[in-house]
Amino acid sequence: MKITGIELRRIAMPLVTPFRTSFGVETERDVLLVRVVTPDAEGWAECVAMSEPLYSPEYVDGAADVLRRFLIPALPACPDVHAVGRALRPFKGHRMAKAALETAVLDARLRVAGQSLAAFLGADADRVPCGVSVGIMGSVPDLLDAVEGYVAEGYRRVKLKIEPGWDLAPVRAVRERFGEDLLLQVDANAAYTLADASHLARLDAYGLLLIEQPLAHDDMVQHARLATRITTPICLDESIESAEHAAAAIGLGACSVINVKPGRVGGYLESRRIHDLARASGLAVWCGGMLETGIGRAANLALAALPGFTLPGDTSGSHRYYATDITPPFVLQDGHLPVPTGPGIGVDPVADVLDAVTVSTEWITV
Ligand code: OSB
Ligand code: MG
Repeated sequence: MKITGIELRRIAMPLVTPFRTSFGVETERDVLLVRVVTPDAEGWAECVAMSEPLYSPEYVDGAADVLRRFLIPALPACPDVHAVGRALRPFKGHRMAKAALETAVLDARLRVAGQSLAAFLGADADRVPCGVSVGIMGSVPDLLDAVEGYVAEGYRRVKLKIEPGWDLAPVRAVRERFGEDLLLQVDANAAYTLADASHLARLDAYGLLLIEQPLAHDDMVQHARLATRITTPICLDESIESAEHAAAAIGLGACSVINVKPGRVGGYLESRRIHDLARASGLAVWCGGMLETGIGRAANLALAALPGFTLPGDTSGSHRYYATDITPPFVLQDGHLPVPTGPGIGVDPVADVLDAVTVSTEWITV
């Protein structure tokens, strides 16, 4: 499979409602798409880097830069799936950029082979239960209205974004309103320190599935200490950038659950390694999200269908974020989304929608 060239396409996707986390507010998703062109097929992938380096060190202009200057020029002319990772390994970090390039090549290859990403990864489920990530709101009544809407749509699990000053009260209110049976978890995006341990322990009363990334993105040791001081299971997101990090976190006792985001860890192959390791170690994993369009969402659904993904993921329906997606929308059915069955990621962009949201394109001959 000879690569002819690669297109980097920037699109601007307005969000249906602002999404606020402890690190910032998003009103529009600035997305970089990677399209790998070969004589036999095209492969698509979405780079999940955000506009600013607030969730992680990566940001979308940086991802485009490292792709055009270093990663794309390092690709072998006819890469097999594992050759992409090998060729990119000398470049440190930039996992979201690497993930996008590897996934686009993988998509092209699977389309030629006629195999779905889910089948390639070894997934067996044909649909996955879905959770929803609910941003920080201006008031508790606004939050209850938002959660009520998502529960009515059928979401199987609710995740509340928290930060100091927006934690106990919203969690208590949601618990009281929706009862003990609602699967509920929280995500702090690194907004606390170990000095907050006794405050965070007050969340233990609310029967949460887990607390995601309470402490700094680069501090597993403190998470291990926190784990001895609260009973709510700790889930790591930002801290896990590779299977090696996952092994370290498990060894340290820094977490008992892992949020696997393919972009954050450098791709779907690395995601599967983390899945395998966690499964062998008895840890639950679930598939996180980065406000993906249908391109990234389709691939995440394939991953979430692996057997170790035992908790509902942030694999929401397209309309959670976008009024008009660039692919046919993923629509919740009975709280689940179908795992795409077509070759590769199993979806294609809708040309006129894609053109309407495109801000720039850049063609790189390989
Ligand atoms: O921490 O999981 C996170 C979105 C952007 C950056 C980080 C996170 C999130 C989400 C939303 O929580 C997940 C989604 O629904 O795509
Ligand atoms: Mg998170």
